[in-house]
Amino acid sequence: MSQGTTFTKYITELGSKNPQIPASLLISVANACKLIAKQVEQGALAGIIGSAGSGNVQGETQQKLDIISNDILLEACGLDQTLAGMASEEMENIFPANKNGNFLLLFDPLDGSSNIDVNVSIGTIFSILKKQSTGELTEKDFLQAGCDQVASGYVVYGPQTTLVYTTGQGVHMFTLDHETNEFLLIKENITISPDTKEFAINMSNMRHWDQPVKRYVDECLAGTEGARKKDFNMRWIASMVADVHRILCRGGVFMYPWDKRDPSKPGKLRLMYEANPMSFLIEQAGGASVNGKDRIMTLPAEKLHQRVSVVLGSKNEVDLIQKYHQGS
Ligand code: AHM
Ligand code: MG
Repeated sequence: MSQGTTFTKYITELGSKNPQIPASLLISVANACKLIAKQVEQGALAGIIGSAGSGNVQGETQQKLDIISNDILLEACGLDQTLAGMASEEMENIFPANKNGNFLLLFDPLDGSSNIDVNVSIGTIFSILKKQSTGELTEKDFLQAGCDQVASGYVVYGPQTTLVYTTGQGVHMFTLDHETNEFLLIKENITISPDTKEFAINMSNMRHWDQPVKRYVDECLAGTEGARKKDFNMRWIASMVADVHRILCRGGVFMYPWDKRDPSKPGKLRLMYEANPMSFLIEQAGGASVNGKDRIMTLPAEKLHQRVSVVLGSKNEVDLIQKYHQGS
């Protein structure tokens, strides 16, 4: 479709050709994110900066904007008749929507919470599943592997507000036009170059890393004198949305691996709200996404707030890191 087509038109046309696509729900998510973008832009002027003084189910301090964004998504998407229920990083329990709905929406309403107060890019990540059972909605309905997603995406609130989504037919990008308050198509069928010279990891955790991750990063740091024979650059925004967005735009590899700080924890990032939706996008753009050894999209979902180790991005780099984890 031509550049500048609105997201609503784009998705409506797609939905009319393929009724399996959660068209109205995708439009509802986009509309909710427009409202979140308005709040983000206002920041301190709207009195929404700072801690809410509460904690979420994972024991993390909630920011005011975490809660506001969560409420906006619940309210805006809850009206969608195709939606059966929602689950959020910020809520302990699932949130039923419509009895006759057949889709499930999962989200991290405001990713990169530590960046809210300092005016650095943050985002909303979402994943859509089909409700497989016909009975009353339970948590079990949400426990599906990443490859069962029917759509996923994110909205990054940065210098521009940009929506990126996939329904398994490529990855497409739309930027919010403030004049018309519409997301307009800027790029279709995004592909990630298989090679890169850029990696993203929180280096302050180096002493806790497992050997394969240490080996990979040491080789990047050795530059032209090391095994890789090339110089690498490092970027770490501390908002997964913004790091993944950069990778979709110009390649790279992102890692938030399991580390020895708390060996019982399988990783920091959440499988259902962060890793699965991002993995779907990355794979659709020709990249790869693993937890170290295995493809993230095939991992069984055991609980709603499950955590996972994440390595994703340019295919050849991810394959190399996976090889190191497999002991070769
Ligand atoms: P959040 O969902 O509470 O914002 O946490 C997830 C974020 C990711 O966006 C980011 O990649 C990572 O946590 C940053 O972690 P760190 O603070 O170790 O840099
Ligand atoms: Mg997050």
